[in-house]
Amino acid sequence: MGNYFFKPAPPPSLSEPWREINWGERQSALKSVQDYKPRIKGQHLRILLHGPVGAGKSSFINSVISVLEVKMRTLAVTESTSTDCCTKKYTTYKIQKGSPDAFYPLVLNDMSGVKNGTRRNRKIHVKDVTRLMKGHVKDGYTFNPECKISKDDQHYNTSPTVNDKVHVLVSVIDASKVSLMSHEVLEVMLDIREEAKELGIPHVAILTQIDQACPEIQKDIKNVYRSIKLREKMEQFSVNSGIPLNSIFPVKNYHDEIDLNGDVDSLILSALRSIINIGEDFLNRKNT
Ligand SMILES: Nc1nc2c(ncn2[C@@H]2O[C@H](COP(=O)(O)OP(=O)(O)OP(=O)(O)O)[C@@H](O)[C@H]2O)c(=O)[nH]1
Ligand SMILES: [Mg+2]
Repeated sequence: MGNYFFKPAPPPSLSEPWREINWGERQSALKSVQDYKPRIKGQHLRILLHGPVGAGKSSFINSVISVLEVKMRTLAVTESTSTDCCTKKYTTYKIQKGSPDAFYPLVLNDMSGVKNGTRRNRKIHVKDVTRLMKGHVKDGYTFNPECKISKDDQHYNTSPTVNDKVHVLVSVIDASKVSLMSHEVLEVMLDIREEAKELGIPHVAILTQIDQACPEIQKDIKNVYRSIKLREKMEQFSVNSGIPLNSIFPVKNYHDEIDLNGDVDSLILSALRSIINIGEDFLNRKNT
């Protein structure tokens, strides 16, 4: 009698994508972001990225800046090893629009990542994010895992304006690590979600590194919404985090490329447009 070892077949891809992306229409997608203007004059949309160490927060910022400035940009320093936390400072990134003194009316904020750490470190992280969301932290603040920003710190903003406050909170998660996320890190993410809810700030998620997580996406990024494996990861993250599936957006960041690619751009623009719409709704609700 022979041994019958069957290698399970990889799950099939869907014949029809479950979300539509206009792959050939990068220019019109870019134009719609270029045309974005907040209803209130002088207002900008502040987008805060947070999430586990090494998830791809800084890479997402570089990717968005590259797509909108139409050249590869690496302003936010990214991690080259998976062992050390790379971003330590709270940094605001503006995005140039045409000339050196013209900017898009949106800013992206980068911060240090969530680590397992001690219970105390994790609580401090949640408190820091809450203060960031309320606009109490100035650009350039260096995070200290041992204590939250003090009211006496030179980077503490005692009277934040609406432009200093965060208008959309974006959790950045590595798609290939959704099922490996520790209980501790997940707890921090849930606490931050609760704080955002208290403040009425909308919360969405970006699932990065989808090329690493799914071979069919690595082969062709246009398979993103045909991949059953990715859909399962998105559903799992939605259940774990409480973020609805329609507020979770997969992206592949630019990380080792030297040239932009139309399909990579299209997916980033699709996520960014959704983030802008959600943030703009929040701003309009606040100001009515
Ligand atoms: N293949 C692939 N690699 C990526 C992607 N996004 C990020 N990376 C890589 O993942 C690593 C971590 O990315 P970072 O952007 O530094 O992550 P981070 O969330 O800013 O990390 P911290 O600042 O340490 O919290 C880097 O080596 C990136 O090149 C992606 O979409 N695909
Ligand atoms: Mg970083």
